[in-house]
Amino acid sequence: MKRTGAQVIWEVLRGEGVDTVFGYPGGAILPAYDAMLDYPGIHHVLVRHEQGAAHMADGYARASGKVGVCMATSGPGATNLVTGIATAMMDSSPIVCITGQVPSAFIGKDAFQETDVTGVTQPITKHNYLVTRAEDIGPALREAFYIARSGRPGPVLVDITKDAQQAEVDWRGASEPVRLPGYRPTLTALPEEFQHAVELIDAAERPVILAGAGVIQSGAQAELRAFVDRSEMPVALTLLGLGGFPASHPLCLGMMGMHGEAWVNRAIQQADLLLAFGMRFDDRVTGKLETYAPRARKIHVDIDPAEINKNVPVDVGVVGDLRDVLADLNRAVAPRKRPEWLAHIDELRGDSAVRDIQRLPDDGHLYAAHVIHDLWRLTGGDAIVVTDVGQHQMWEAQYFKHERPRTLITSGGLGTMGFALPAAIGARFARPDAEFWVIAGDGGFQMTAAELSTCAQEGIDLNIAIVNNGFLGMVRQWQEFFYERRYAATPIGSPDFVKLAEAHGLRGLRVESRGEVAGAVEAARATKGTVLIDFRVEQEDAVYPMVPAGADLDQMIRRPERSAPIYETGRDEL
Ligand SMILES: Cc1ncc(C[n+]2csc(CCOP(=O)(O)OP(=O)(O)O)c2C)c(N)n1
Repeated sequence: MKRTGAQVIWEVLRGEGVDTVFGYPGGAILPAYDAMLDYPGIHHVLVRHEQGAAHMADGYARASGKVGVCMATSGPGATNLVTGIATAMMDSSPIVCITGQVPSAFIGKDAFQETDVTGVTQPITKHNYLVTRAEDIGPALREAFYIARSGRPGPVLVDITKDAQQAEVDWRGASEPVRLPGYRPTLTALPEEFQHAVELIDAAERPVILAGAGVIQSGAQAELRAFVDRSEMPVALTLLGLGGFPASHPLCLGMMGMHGEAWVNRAIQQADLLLAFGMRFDDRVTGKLETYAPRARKIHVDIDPAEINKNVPVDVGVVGDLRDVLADLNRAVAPRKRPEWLAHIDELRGDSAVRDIQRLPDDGHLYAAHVIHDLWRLTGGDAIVVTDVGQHQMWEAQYFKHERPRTLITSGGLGTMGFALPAAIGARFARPDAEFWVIAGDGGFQMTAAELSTCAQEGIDLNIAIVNNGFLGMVRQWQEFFYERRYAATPIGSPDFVKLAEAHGLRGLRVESRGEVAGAVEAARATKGTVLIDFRVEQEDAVYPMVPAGADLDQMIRRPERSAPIYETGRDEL
């Protein structure tokens, strides 16, 4: 059957089960937009900036585990996607980006709105394509979906010239399976690697599991729980791993690394075995590499062979799908009890529970941690939280206890300010059933605040908490600790966020004391549509503990004693 290249794009999207596309039109992608009207089964969300489209596709992917799709025109449209693509790449999020390109005869001529976008995105995509012929559109797009979702997920960009979109092609549908002989993700571990890992596990006395985003992406939560119950190993989580193991599990230590709690980092430094599951030894996690976990043998399980020995040399690298590897380990490792090691960790925990995680006074001030703690309590922890980047992001990780996977969506690897609002919009389309909270700083929120207009146009139900401290807080904290409080370029003014919401036809609320938090949160929850709450919090508050960049993991800046006391309750009531 004859189809235009533009129609083939939508045929493939429909065949891949795509229900939502986030994008922005322009000349070079106009044929695709024109054809879109004949495919009403796919909902198109008009963003306000293409960066938002990439973050929305990313948020959709993280919330659902499915591939997110965004679309943009050539030149500035395509380059505006770049930050979103890099964000998805760093966090292994599967998205397909479709960009229009100038007609093939114009390529290389500096034509109007021409950019070599495959060149630009080459280092930040898992793979990309420049398609100049209509007959190549279908195969390239189908491969793009296959590559994005298989193995270690990631972004794939397909750049399609305008003439290829306009030309006609004989479209026979997508009956053939995708065949890519040069691309074969390793899913099953080699027997010798596996056996070696089992031996080290059985011999360990003081092991710690380091669980990352790979647990969530491979859907290995149940296998991880079974493994932990069998081996009695405590679990430390990366920021992106939060939710992969229930925070309430007695063997859950919590987050490790730069703003992880002190006992977690100490346990890692004292361990005799580290079992790294689907994590990549990011520098925010390891601190100084030379002194990282010096007593520990190390096993690294990851689907991407390039991760093994990349940052931390390991004793055994097991390449494979984590879920399958864990299922096999559950059959192979001996059951164990570890009363001494766990008792020791509890001692470490006792010390840091009264120091680092703020036990905030009810002194009339509103602390960011209050806001997040109260949000956690009022939602029963049963919400999907999408954060931006900064102090609030770390407080969220510390105070909001995640029990289930895909309930925290955050930019971990690239640390992209402006991520939260658009990612939440995208995620909302993937999970229309869930309660959503955006938690953003006053700085980051302003980077993509234009997407409030998208919220209004789409009529979506979103709760937004702006943790407004009048500063680029996390940078101010670094200046406070390491630059003698010289606050260069970190005080930041903001529009009246309540009026900003109202200007978009949305509801805005302001909270200035702790007593008002619950009422505002409940009002937002009871309101359909997008509600923004401007929380005016303490301006000069810091996230503790903190491992300074490049320092030993156990050399943490702890909360000064004078601000520690606060109220004494059990940790669970924090
Ligand atoms: C796009 C981008 N630019 C700059 C930074 C560097 N940066 C990291 S955190 C931060 C401050 C964030 O301030 P705010 O959004 O107000 O959140 P807070 O830390 O106060 O919670 C900055 C500027 C970044 N991560 N991303």
